[in-house]
Amino acid sequence: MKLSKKQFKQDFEQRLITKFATDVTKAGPQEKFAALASVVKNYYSKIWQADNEYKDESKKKQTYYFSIEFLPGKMLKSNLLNLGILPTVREGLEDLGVDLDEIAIIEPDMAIGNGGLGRLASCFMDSLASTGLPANGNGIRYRYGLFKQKIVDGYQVELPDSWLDNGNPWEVRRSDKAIEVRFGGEVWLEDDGKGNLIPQYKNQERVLAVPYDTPMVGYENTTVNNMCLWRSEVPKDLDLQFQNLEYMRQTAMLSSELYPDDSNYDGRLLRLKQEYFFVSAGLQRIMRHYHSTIKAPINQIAEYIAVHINDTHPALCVPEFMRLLVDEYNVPWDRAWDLTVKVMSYTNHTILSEALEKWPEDMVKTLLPRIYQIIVELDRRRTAELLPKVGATLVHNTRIIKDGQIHMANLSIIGSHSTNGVAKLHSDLLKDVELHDFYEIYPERFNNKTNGIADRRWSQIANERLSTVIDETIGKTWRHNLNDLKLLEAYKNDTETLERLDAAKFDDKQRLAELIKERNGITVNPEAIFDVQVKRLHAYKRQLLNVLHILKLYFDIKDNPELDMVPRVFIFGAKAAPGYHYAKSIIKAINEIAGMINNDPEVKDRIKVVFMENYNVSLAEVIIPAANVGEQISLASKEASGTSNMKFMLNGALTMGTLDGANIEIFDAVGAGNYFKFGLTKDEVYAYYKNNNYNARDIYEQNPVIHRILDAFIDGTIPNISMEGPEIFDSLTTYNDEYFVLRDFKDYVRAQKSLETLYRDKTAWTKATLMNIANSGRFSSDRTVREYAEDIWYIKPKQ
Ligand code: 26V
Repeated sequence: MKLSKKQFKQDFEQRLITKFATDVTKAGPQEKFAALASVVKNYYSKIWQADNEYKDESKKKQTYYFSIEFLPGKMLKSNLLNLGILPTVREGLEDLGVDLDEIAIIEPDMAIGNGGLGRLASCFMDSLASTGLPANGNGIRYRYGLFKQKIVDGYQVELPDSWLDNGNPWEVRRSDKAIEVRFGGEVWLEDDGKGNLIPQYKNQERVLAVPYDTPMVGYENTTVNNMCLWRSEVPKDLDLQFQNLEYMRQTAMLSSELYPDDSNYDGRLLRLKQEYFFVSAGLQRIMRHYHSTIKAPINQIAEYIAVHINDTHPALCVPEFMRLLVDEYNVPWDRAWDLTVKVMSYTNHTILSEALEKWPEDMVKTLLPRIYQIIVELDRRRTAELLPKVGATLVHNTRIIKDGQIHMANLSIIGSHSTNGVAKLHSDLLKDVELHDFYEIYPERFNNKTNGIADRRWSQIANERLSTVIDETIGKTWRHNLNDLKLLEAYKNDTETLERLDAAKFDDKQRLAELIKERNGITVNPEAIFDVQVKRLHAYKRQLLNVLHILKLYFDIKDNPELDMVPRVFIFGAKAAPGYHYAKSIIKAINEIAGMINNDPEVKDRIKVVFMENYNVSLAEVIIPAANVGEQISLASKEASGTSNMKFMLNGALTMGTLDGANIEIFDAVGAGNYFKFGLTKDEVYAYYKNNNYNARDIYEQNPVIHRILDAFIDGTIPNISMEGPEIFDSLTTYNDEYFVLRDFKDYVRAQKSLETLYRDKTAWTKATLMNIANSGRFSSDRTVREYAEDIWYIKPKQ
C-alpha cells in the first residue's frame, strides 16, 4: 500500500488520542503498541474486505488448513513488512522519538503451538497469502499458549502463558457466526417413511463455538486470507439439565489450554473433545458459507473447497464431513464418500510410533456416538469391498478400527486422496516401510512435499543487516522470489562481498552476545564460533550427542591446558514436555555442565555453554541470525524434515548434520564443502533394527574417551546431578542407547574437527556461508505451498 510518512505520523498521533487520550510524549509502551496495531489494522481492513468480496464473487476454490496448532509469534512487523510500509513506519516513529523495536517487543508471542508442526502451519499461512492463494486456517484459540519456561537451579519450571491479558489487536470476534458443537448423549436412526434413516438425538451436551478471525496479510499484494480460531462458550439458552458449574467449567476448558506435548500420544478425553470441537465448528462454517455464498449444488462441493488434515489431530474431519453430507444434506452414502475423499488431504509429520494417535473405541462411542457409527460403517464397507481385491492381510493391517482402537492415521489416509510426507527421505520411508501396506493399496495417493519456511520473517524481519548486504550486492528481487538469491553465487570470490557478509554476521553475533549477557549473565566472545542447537528437547534429536562433544573438548583442555582451539560458544534453547522426565534431566545436565565449564578458569573462555530459557519464535529471530553453525543431529530417519535447518541456512550458518529429514536436500543444494555431514544412514539404522545387533555397552567399555565422558555423569565430575546423571548414564549403557548416540559419537567428533579447520580459514568459511544463503531459495514455503496448491488442493493464485 501507499503511505507517506506524514500521513502515518498523523494517523498514529491521532490514534493515541482517540484510544488513550494521550500523546506520544506521555504514552506508555503498551499504549504505543496498541495504537500502532490499531493503525495497522485500519490500513489492511479495506484490503481484507475487498479480498473477501473478490473471493465470494469469483467463487474460486479455497483451501481450509485444519491444524490443532499454529505458532505465528509476533505479528506487528510481519504485517508492516507485508503491507510494504515497514521503513515508512520505522522512520515516522523515529521522527516522533519512538523506536519501533521497543514497541514491537511489547507484543506477546502468539504461541498456540508446540514446535515444528505449528510453526510450519504459520509459515504456510504467510506463504499462502503472499503467493495469492485463497486459503484459510482453522484451529483453536487457546486461552493459554505453550508454557513459559523458567530455569531454576538448572531445572525447567513451567509457568502459564497468559497471552491475552492485554487483548489481541489482530483478532476479530464474530459472534454472529457462532456455531453449535454437540457431544455425548444418545443417537438412534429412524425411518422417515421415505426409506431414509434419520438420526435422532437425546441428552446431547451443547457447546457454542465462537470464531475469532485473524487476517493473514499477503506480501505486497492484495490478498488477505483468514485464520479462524475457535473459542468454546456456554450457549446462551443452555438446557436446564446442563446448568451446573461443572459443565460450565468443562466447556471453558475446551479452548483453555494447548497440550504441551508433541511427542507422546496420551488418550485423554479433553484432547479428543478439542479435536472434534474445532473440526466440527470449522466444517460447519464451511458448509454455511457454501450455502449462503457459493450456492452450488452440494454434490459439486469438491470443486469449491479443499480441506487439509495437518497431522492426525483433525482426522475427525473425515467422519464429520460424512455426517454433514449424509445427515444434514441428504447426500447418499457412496456419493458422500466420493466427495469426502476428493475434498480431504493429509500430511504426516512423524514416524515416531509413540506419537501416533489411536483412540479407544469406547471413548469415541461415548463422546461422539454418531461419529462412531459412521466410522464403524466406513470400516465395514471398506473391508467388504477390499477383501476380494487385496486379500485379508492387507485389509487387516490397514483397518481403521483394530484391537478396540481407532487409528487416526489410517482414518486420514483412507478418507483422503493424498498423503504426503514432509521431506524426500521421510516420504520414502512412509511408502517403503511405515505405511507400506497403504502404499500397496493406494499408490497414487502418496507424495512428497518438502517443507519450507516463510523466508520474509526469517531474513527480512529477523536479519535486516544481512538483507541490506544482499540488496546492495544483487538488488532486491530476492525479496519477492527467494530463488534469486542464487545471483549471490557470482560473488563467491569477491572479497568485498565476503567481508560485508562477515561484518553483518559479526553485528548479529554482538546483538546476541548482549542478550546473553543480559539474560544469562554470561560474557561471550563474538569472535568465537557460535554453535547453536535450538528445538524441542527430545531424545531422538540428540541434544545429548552435542553435550558429549562439549565434554570431550572440555577434557581435552583439562588434559592439555595450552590446547590451541578456536573458541566456541555452544548455545541451546529447548523446552521439554512437562511430563517428559528424561528430557528434563537433559536440561538439568546441560545447565550444570554450563556452570562447571563457564566457571573453570583453566578453560580460559575457549568454551562457553549457554542455555537460553524460554525458546520461542521471537528468541529464534535473534539467535538464528547470529549462528555460525546449526546443529541438526537427529538419528537418521527420526526427524521427518526439520525446518530450523532451513532458517540457519538462509542466515548463512553452516549445517552440522546427519543424513536425516531435509538435511539431505540441504546438503544437495549447497554442494560439497559447504556443510558437515556425519553419522549412520537410515539404512544402517534399519539394519541395526533388523539384526538387533547394536551393543552400546561395548562401545562404552572399549572407547576410553567415551568411557571417561560417561563416567563424568556418575562420579561427581558434573555437579548436582545425582539423580539425573545416573538416569542419563543408564539410558546410554543399561538401556542400550535407543538413539545410537554412542555409535555416532566418533564420526561427530571428526566432523566437528573439520568444522574447526574450516573456520580457521575465514575466507573459505565465509564463502561456504555465501553458498548456503545463495542456495536456500528452494526452502521458501512459497515453493512448498505452490506445490500443495498444484498437486493436492487444485487451487489457483489470484490474477
Ligand atoms: C504430536 C502429538 C502427539 C500426541 C500428543 C500431542 C501431539 C502434538 C503434536 C504432535 C505433532 C508432532 C509432530 C511434529 O511436530 N512433527 C514435526 O513436524 C515438522 C513440520 O513438518 C517437521 O519439520 C519435524 O521434523 C517434525 O518432527
